[in-house]
Amino acid sequence: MLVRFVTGNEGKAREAQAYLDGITAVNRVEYDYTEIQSDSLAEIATRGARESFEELPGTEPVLVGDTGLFVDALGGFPGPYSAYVEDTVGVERLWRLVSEEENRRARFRTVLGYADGDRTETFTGELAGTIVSPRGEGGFGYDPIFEYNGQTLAEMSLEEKNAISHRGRALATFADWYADHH
Ligand code: ITT
Repeated sequence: MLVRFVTGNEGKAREAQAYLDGITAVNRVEYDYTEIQSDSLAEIATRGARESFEELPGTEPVLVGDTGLFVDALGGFPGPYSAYVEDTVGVERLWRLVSEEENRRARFRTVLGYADGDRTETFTGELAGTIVSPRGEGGFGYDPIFEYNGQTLAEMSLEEKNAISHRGRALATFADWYADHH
């Protein structure tokens, strides 16, 4: 059994392999699928998985992941545009924007899109927390400004983060489903 994880990030493929250990092997493949402009991570992931399966040579199922940070007081911004906002505005300036708000609650959401020859499925994982002034050296992306249970994700070890993370939860849900269906 083999699932192809479409990502530019080696760490994400390794994390997927850890969750799917004993269920299926995971190969990382690079493919620049079209990221449609949509407010829905599920729609982006569904289209990405279907396009990757159809365009890549091979018959093994594919998985793609799409993640966003949704800030309550900003109407869910940056949401599906999180990568763009990280590259343009940056994490520090997003913190400054949120610091003006009384309500600093936010959530990470990851949607995994799965496609094989028969079907397309999505699996979601969320992590709720609070936006804070940057702390910590670990992790990546928005981790230094996202606090969960008194620690930012950048202050946690990789194991601590994976045990509670949005991506981990989505992968665990996918692993259960895949084990039942194969
Ligand atoms: P892929 O190659 O896997 O698509 P990506 O970085 O383009 O990688 P993602 O959908 O995973 O796409 O991430 C969207 C944005 O959210 C991007 O700015 C990331 O840095 C950020 N992000 C994703 N997961 C995160 C996490 O666990 N902690 C902090 N920031 C995260």
